[in-house]
Amino acid sequence: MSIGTNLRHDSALTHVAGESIFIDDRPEVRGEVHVGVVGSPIARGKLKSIDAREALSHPDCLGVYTASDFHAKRWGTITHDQPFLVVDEISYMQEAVCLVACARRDSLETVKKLVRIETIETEGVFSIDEARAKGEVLYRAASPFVQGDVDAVLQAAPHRLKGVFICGGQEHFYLESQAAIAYPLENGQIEVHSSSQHPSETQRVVAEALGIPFHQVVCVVKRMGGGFGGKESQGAPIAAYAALVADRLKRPARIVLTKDQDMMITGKRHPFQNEYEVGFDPEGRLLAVKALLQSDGGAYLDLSSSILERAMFHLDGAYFLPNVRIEGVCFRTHHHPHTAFRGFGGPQGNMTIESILEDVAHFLKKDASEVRRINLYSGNNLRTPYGQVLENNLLPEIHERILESSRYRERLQEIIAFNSKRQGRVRGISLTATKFGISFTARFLNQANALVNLQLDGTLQVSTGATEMGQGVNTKIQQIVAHAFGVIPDAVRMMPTSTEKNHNTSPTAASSGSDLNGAAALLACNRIKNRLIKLAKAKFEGFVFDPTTEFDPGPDHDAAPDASFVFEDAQVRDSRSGASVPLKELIQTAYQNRIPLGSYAHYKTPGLGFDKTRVTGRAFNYFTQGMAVSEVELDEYTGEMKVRRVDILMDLGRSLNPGIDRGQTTGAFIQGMGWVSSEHLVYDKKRNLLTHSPTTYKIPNVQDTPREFHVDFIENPNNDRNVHGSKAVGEPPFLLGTSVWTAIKHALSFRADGQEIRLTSPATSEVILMELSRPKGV
Ligand code: MTE
Ligand code: QUE
Ligand code: MOS
Repeated sequence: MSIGTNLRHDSALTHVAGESIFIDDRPEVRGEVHVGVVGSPIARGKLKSIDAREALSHPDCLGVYTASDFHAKRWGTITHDQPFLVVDEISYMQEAVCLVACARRDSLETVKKLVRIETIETEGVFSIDEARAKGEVLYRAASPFVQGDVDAVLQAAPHRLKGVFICGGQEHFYLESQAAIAYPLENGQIEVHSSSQHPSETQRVVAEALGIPFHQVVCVVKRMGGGFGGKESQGAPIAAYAALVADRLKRPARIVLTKDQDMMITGKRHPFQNEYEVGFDPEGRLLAVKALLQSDGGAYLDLSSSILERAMFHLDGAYFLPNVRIEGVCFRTHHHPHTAFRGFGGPQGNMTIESILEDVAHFLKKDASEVRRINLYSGNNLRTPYGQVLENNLLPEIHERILESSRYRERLQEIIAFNSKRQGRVRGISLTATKFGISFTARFLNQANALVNLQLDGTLQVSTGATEMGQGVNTKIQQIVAHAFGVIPDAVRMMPTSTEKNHNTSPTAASSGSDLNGAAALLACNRIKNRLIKLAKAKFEGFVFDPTTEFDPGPDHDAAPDASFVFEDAQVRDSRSGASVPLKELIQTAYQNRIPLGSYAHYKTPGLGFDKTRVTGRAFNYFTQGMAVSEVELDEYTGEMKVRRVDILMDLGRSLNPGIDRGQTTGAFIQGMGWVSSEHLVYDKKRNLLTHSPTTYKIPNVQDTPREFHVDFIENPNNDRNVHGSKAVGEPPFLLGTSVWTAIKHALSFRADGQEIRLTSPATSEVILMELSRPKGV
């Protein structure tokens, strides 16, 4: 019964009471030291020297550490190309050069300033165009995605458009900065508590940094104050900094970046610059699409290759492209290495096709939602550019339903009438879609393991590799386990994530945290249930449990438990005979008869296997789909934009927790809206980030949220590809935020006098005002 209910977030009460423990809430222990990072003052060049004498003479300074203190010099999730600390080559502004350790946190800033760093500056590469001209390629996609004959169809198409879609980066703006505390234990062991989405990676990176075996390191993650992808790879070196100091000084070491430092040092969402050419018919049906996706990867690879690929996988959006060629290349620049951020390249691909469709509609003077409708995946048009065929596709139905519920057609007429009055304000409305592929495209990551311990009082402790970052993964797993044993959710406690309980875990990412870890937890529950069912059967059949008999539960297996035994209301009932026993009593019998009450299970998503060189096989387990209709109003004198109303309709299968999923949907939408409308990263000539605090970097606040906001889920009981028929929700609705940007484009079309609309993302007030005031014919 707990499946599908709005069980509150397992941290809701402690969050509200301020009792939730984040890294920096851990009490300071005796001898603890504070670690600070000294960043490079130049974006590119050579490190000539580090003079730490003055710093070391400060009474609070306990040590200054450089690259030579690290056993492994480099780390990296996909390739080990990124220095822990600058060795000699400096590749981005504020790149970590050395660490200082202080007895008091208050002294960190003073001591950092006492370290003298000498550098030789050289010319850096800071744009995709420059990097391309210089051949600075970090990664090129193995093969293009090709269907049909693009060039021939483009040539023959009645209409063609060519252009470049440009979108900017995005700061993660998690509320808890990157942070870690490392505790040196006996025998050279290290226990590191980290704000990380990827504890297993953190464990490995710490071990490599120190040159010790993996078994010497345990990484614990209780929770994060937000991750959004920013703590998938980037948490690991931060933890290694703390661990190095802890190991050297044999004292606990804490590192907590300030907000400003965090924003300046860490990588962000990838800016993209996508070139395209499309051919279409007079109705607006896309006949051929050719696209070259180009990302700014920053100085090192990080996750850029997988992010570029996910962008390519989402270039189609929700639309069938009969003839298509998608290529991708990631360039090396002297920016902080760009990294995972909610959507993981998906938004940058998806928004390109949505922008194109808006332009096609503008060109043909047609309603853009109608142009989108005729291009949707539907009927026999279900083949993606990478060959996977959509199953259980609700896109046409979602489109029909949301036009109806949002009163799209009536409101479009109202907007046309409003705009014709020329009152210094202009409105626009736009519908966009999300069709997000669920699975890591690197197959080996689609696995999880779980440990479930049933206690003698009938309560449970559950450990998985999933990390809680606010998304509610703990609550969903709690519901799955409570449901499995027929106990109240309060009888299930989710334990802190730790690499000593769950090893070789994947990052909590790709929206698949609940899918993978929930499925693993369910398998572990089933193993215990299979034993208990055998025992209950014996009990009901009059088996005599006494000191002279031995009960054998048989070997463990992953088969689904016999459904005629019902676990409900803390009882186990044989639905055929009606016989029942309290769960607690059965547990006692099990314990007395030496039957294990804990289990460990491993899950892997079945049926996956995509070969990116040959572009064949199944890339995704399924797709999470949805649509949004957004209405905006622009002030023609100031460029100020207001979102008047948003309607969202998502297909989340059978939601495990509609309340949490609603929170994820609204939150992701608003974060996506911020990316395309107000979050503008500004660097000076030397590449200092100028927008390194909330005073200059504008994320949406409560007043920027839509005046009217409707979020709804479409019924879809037919998803049999995931645990309890649910669908992943974490990232997919992020892509819907782009409807605010296309709505801005729509609004601008009323003042374009038939000219093309040149809009880049983010469409800040300045950008909007420039476009509104661009003289005609320029
Ligand atoms: N929600 C909150 N509150 N905080 C976060 O950091 N991260 C998002 C999403 N929702 C995030 C969030 C990202 S980037 C991902 S991949 C998913 O949550 C990860 O969680 P899941 O796979 O368990 O859904
Ligand atoms: C989505 C993701 C990830 C991904 C692919 C996706 C992700 C991630 C990796 C990855 C790829 C190769 C590696 C590795 C990780 O791929 O988060 O360690 O060697 O980490 O489609 O979110
Ligand atoms: Mo989310 S970007 O996959 O951590």
